[in-house]
Amino acid sequence: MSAPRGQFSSNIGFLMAAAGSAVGLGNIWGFPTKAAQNGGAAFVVVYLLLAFLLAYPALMAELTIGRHARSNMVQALRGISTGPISRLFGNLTGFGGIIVASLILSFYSIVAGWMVAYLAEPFARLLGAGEIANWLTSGSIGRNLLFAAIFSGMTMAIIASGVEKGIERWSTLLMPALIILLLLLIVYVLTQPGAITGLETYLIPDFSHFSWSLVISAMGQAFFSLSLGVGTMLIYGSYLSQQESLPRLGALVTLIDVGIAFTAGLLILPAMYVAQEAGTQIFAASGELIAGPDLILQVLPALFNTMGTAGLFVAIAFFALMTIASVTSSISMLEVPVAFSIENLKLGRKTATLLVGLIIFAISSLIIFNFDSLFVLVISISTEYGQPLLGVALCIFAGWIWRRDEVLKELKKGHENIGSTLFWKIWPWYVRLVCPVLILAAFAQSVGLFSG
Ligand code: TYR
Repeated sequence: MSAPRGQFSSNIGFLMAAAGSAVGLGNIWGFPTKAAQNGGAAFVVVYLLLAFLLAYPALMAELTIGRHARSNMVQALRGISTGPISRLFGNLTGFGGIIVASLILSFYSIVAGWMVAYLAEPFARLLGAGEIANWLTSGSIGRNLLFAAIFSGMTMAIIASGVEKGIERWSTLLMPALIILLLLLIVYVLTQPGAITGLETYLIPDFSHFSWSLVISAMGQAFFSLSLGVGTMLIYGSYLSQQESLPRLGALVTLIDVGIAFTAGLLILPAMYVAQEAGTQIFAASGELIAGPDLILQVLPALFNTMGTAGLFVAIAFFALMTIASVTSSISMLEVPVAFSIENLKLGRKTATLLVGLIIFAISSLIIFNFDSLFVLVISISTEYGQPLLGVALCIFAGWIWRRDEVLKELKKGHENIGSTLFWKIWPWYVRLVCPVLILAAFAQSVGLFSG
C-alpha cells in the first residue's frame, strides 16, 4: 500500500510554504532592478495592478484545481477533462508543467549556487583562507558545479522529508528569518551616504517609461514571482485542508509576495546608489542601471568591501537572505516532478526525489558546461514562453473545461457564502476571458507578433 498523501498541518503552514515559493530571487533581485529600469514607481504601480488583476485570478485557478483534485497537475487535469480532446490538452499542459518546472529549477540551482558560494566567501575571509575566498567568487566551472550540487542537495534533502516535515517545517522556519534579515539590511543601508538617491529612483514615478514592453515585463515578472503555470501552486493547493477559504489564502499569498518585492526595492536600489557613492560603477555602457548577475556578483560585493569588517557581516546577511529566498522556492519547483513520480509512477518519495533531483542536476551541469549558449536560452524558454502559455492553459481549464457548479462546490469548502461574494461574481469571467486574452496579447506582443 502506498503511503497516505501529505498535507499541510495548518493554514499558516500552507501560507509560509506558498509565500516561500513565491518569494524568491524574482522578488529580491528581479523586481527591484526591473522597477529601476522601467521608471521606478511607474513600474511598481503597473506591477501591483497586474499582480492583483491577472496573476491573483490565475493563482486561484491553480489552487482550486489542486485542492479539488488532491493530486499532481497531470492527474488533476485528466480528472477534470470531459472528453478525449480536453484529456489530450490536459496531458500536454500537465507534462508541460513538469518539464518547465524542471527547466526553471535547472537554472535556478545554478544562480542559487552562486548565492551559497558568496555566502561562504566572507567566512573564508574571516578564517584567513584568502585563496579559497577568491576561488569562491571566481566564476569557474568547478565552482559552479560544486555549488549547484550543494544547493540541489539541500533542495533534495528537504523534499525527501515530505510535505509536513520538509516543505512546511523549513518554510515556516526560514520565511520569518528572511523577513528579519531583509528589514535589518534595509535599516543599515538606509543610513549610508547615497541611499536617498536610490530611494528617489525607486519611488518617484517616471511615466515617460510607460510602454507595452513595460506591461509585458511586469506581467512576466508577476507570473514568475507567483510561481504560476507550472503546477507549483496547484500541488501546494492539493496539500491544503478543505476547511480553508481559498480566495482569502490566495489573496494573502499575493499580498505577501508583492509586499516583499516592494520591500526588497527599499534595499537594492539604495544599496546600488550607496555603492556608487563609494566609487563603484552602477550604470552599464548602455546607460541603464546594471541589473543582471553583475549587480549581485560585482556591484554589491564591491560595496560590502568598502565597509570594512562590518561589510563581512553585511555580506553574510545579504547572501543568507538570497540563499533562504532561493531554497524556499526551489523546493516548490522540485515538488512538481516529484509528486508526479510518486503518484503516477508509484515511486517512494525518497527514490523519486533522488531520481528527479539527479536528472535536473544533470541539466544544470549541461548548462554550466555550455553557459554562453544555454543559460539565457533556458531562462527565456521556461519563463518567457513556458510559464505564460501554461498559465493560459490552466485558466482555460478552470474557466471553460471544468464544470462551473463543480468549481463553485470546491470554492464553497471553507467559504460557505462564496456564491454571493464579489469574488464569485467576477473571478469566473476573469479566468474565462480576461486572463487568457490579456496573457496571450501580452505574449504575442513580446514575441513580436504585433510589431513591424
Ligand atoms: N517565485 C519564484 C521567485 O520569485 C520563482 C519560482 C518560479 C518558484 C516557478 C517556483 C516556480 O514553480 O523567485
